[in-house]
Amino acid sequence: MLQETALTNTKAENKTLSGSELLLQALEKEKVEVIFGYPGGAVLPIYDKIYDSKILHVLPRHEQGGIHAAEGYARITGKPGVVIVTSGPGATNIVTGLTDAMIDSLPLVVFTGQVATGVIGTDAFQEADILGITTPITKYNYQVRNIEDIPHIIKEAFYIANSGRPGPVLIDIPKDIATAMAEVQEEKEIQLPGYQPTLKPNYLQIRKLTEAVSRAKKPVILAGAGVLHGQAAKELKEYAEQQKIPVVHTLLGLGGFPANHELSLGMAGMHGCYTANMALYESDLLINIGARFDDRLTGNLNHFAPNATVAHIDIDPAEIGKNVPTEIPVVADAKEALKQLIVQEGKPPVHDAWLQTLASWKSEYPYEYEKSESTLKPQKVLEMLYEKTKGDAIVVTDVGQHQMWAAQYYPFTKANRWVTSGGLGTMGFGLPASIGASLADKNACVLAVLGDGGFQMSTQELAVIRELNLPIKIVILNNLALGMVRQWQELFYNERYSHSKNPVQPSFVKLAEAYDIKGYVIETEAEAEEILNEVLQNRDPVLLDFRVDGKENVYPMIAPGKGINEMVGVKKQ
Ligand SMILES: Cc1ncc(C[n+]2csc(CCOP(=O)(O)OP(=O)(O)O)c2C)c(N)n1
Ligand SMILES: [Mg+2]
Repeated sequence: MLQETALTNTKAENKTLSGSELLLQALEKEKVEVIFGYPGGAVLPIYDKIYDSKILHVLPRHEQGGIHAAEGYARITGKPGVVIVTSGPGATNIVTGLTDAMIDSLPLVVFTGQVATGVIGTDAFQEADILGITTPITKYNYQVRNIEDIPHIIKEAFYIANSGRPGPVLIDIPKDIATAMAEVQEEKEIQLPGYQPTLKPNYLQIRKLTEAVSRAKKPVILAGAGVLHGQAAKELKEYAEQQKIPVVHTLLGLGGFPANHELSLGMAGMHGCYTANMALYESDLLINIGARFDDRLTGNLNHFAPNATVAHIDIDPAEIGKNVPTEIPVVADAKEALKQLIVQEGKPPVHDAWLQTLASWKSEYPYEYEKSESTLKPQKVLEMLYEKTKGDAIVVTDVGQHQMWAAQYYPFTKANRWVTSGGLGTMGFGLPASIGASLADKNACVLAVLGDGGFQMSTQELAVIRELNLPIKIVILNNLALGMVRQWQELFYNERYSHSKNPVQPSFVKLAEAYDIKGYVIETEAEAEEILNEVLQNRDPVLLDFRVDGKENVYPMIAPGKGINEMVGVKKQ
């Protein structure tokens, strides 16, 4: 058995450890709380050491579930999620999760087993070229070739994953390296001359932006996920209040500014609200803080913010000017840049007329849906959940209509309560991500808002929820359809519902019961009222199969190719 002292010592003292022991020692040094992992041949030496480790190990029932759980954990804690999988199929099963984490800037440190160094390149059993496969979908990847490098590589990997623009880092460990023995070396400092993220903004650019704000008649801040990654919500609020600049959110940026604040305009984009989209369209100064100007946000670029001077604060210089020409680039950490802007202060703002216009749009064009006596509306379910959890739950979603309704009808007043797959739009993400989110904040009530389609892509993870007895309320907005696909076919493909409607479904309640989780079918508002009151009282996991109106569409909507000012369905007739 591994010696306790060997694991905790930082200095060498001539201890000899195996590669697997060095790995676990490094994870303990990084204060890793939880590993999401799945064993197999190439990682058996590592698993033999995990057997003795104090770090919690969670066994997902599919590696993809493991990496999405790690993403949920990273999103809530801001710390890297840790994943260990075996070589070959174990490694290829995490490719979607790596891509998802890469595009949504989530810090992960992922270990893959590999065949022994002597047989790499021979198509050995369970060999996959995971370095080649993951080069474009990781922030960085390594293959360990010398056992002595393990501690240093792991230290570097954690640093790279969670500095600058966060992202996934992969470490491939051949089996013979995991079993080889080496003397513990003195710890080395990280030296990465080619990787020096710029945190502090350029003073002249900050001055330029401050002057632009003083001149602006219609300024608006677009707050992206960078505000959350940079833990800059407090500074954003202070700056927005100081300069009276209204704030628009991206899908991933929700929670970065309190939704109930008078300067909050709501979410922009394809299914954003009228006020947020029109504020971007009409603005004369658009200050993007940590958003990618993603196409689902901008709509047709020719119609995007046509009158605005664009400023863009981003820690990743490659994002600035990528999609939208930018007059005032500021390469910096969001928190650092906002601090500098607050200090500058500038002339008192003179844009009251703009604020009045926005306030009148806000009251005239809220999100709307047709109320119904006879059917259960998905939007109503979310309104009830918001009310009954007092807006205090962690909300994790899958991808589709339900995701957009959750973004619209569950406003966040706090940061880091919202977990969704934005850039990649990964169905199957929600249920496992809710596991990671729940482990990240053990006291929180976690709502996993899923579609009937996406739920069926990861049902196996119910076993983990049961095993760990997590307080996750699984909310399935069951429209008996791949609803978002159905919506597009209705609107853009002449109602030709090719493979999107009424798929044969199992009983979700019986499925939950098979995992010893209680389940309910809910068909009316009255039932919803009663059952929600009951299940939100306790911390037991539960599955709620809400049979919602299958004809409902998500509105407003910017049709593909249309401009941000060309929303349809803003008002119900
Ligand atoms: C892995 C994956 N496959 C396909 C899609 C395309 N897609 C986006 S939304 C959607 C429908 C989702 O249906 P459901 O989970 O029932 O949610 P709903 O839209 O009905 O709320 C599909 C198929 C995707 N985003 N991800
Ligand atoms: Mg559905």
